[in-house]
Amino acid sequence: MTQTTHHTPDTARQADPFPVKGMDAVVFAVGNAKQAAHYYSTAFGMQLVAYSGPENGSRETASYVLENGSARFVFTSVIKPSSEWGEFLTRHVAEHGDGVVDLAIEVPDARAAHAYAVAHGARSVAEPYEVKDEHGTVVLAAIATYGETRHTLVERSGYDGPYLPGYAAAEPMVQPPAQRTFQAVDHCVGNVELGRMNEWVGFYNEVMGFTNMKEFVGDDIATEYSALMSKVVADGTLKVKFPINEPAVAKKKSQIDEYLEFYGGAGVQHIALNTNDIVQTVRTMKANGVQFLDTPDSYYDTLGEWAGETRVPVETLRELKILVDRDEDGYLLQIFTKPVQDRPTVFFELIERHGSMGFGKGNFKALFEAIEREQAKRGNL
Ligand code: TYF
Ligand code: FE
Repeated sequence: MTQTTHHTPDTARQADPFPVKGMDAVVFAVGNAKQAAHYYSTAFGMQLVAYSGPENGSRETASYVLENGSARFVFTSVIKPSSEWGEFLTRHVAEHGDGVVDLAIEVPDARAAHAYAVAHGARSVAEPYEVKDEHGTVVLAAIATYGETRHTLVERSGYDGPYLPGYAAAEPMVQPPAQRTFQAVDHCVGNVELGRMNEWVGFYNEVMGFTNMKEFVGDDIATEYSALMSKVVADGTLKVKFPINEPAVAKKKSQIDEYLEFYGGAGVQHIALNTNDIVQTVRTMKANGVQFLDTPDSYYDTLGEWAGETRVPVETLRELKILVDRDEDGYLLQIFTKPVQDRPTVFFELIERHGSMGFGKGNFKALFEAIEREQAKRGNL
């Protein structure tokens, strides 16, 4: 295989240089993992499935593993730092607030994935190593990405424990909702510094052989209203999709600049979650106290003209402020939460796809205006 052809689609079909199975976990470093686990159980409807802490031999950190379908979030906080990892997590929370430290990717061969990534320019943050218990063996390795974020490469090869060796199975913290709120991670978005989007897109092209999806926000949209530029990279099977945003110079302070200022650099901006019933999920999460971005009524007055028929009546979309986008492949319904911590940093998206593999380009104007209204409330004018 030659370096110059590894990311062309034809070659990718013949032999994927960096095969992935999907997202393994989104790992958050937080100040209080016990309470975060409770919030994602009660407000988001996730289920605690595994735990690691002082009770089962982890004296330095407490970690709660929550699942909803194939979506897996891990919340870690430091009890008492006693190693480089504990010091790193402590500093991460101090500098960035609650945030994502790791977008872990499941791969069939972690050693091969790590070797390929490093050979193509990635910085290794963990050489491949094995962890085992009575459930089997897992191979782990990690590389650095934007900011202080990393990608752990996870090879599970038949491991049948609740998460990883060192974790004990746990029961849900509260009664799970009657209907599942979401079932998978659709995409994970990174915010990077001004002028560095293309560099990070190139990183995923080279290091993981990911290719660019057609959806992007260029100069034209950026200067008119969005104040950001965005491109999307994905693996050949579209199971792992990473949009990358950078701020654009506009009339007001870009929402991406606001993130970079309050996060203290580049990092994960939002995680999108696939739902089969966005209406029920938004109703449930709103009843549980999750706050979503507002959309003006004028959006719904003209919606039928361009969005056409969807599964959900316009009046219900209007009531819940759900957005619609349509392209040649189909349509999608989406909605965004407000930031889920005091810093205006990480937020979530719910997305119900009906054919469309886009990201809601038709909604960028309405969405970015809604974000700007929230920025104005915070004094960013
Ligand atoms: O992931 C996406 O591209 C969409 C749109 O600050 C988007 O969800 C892009 C940037 C942003 C919020 C949403
Ligand atoms: Fe998104």
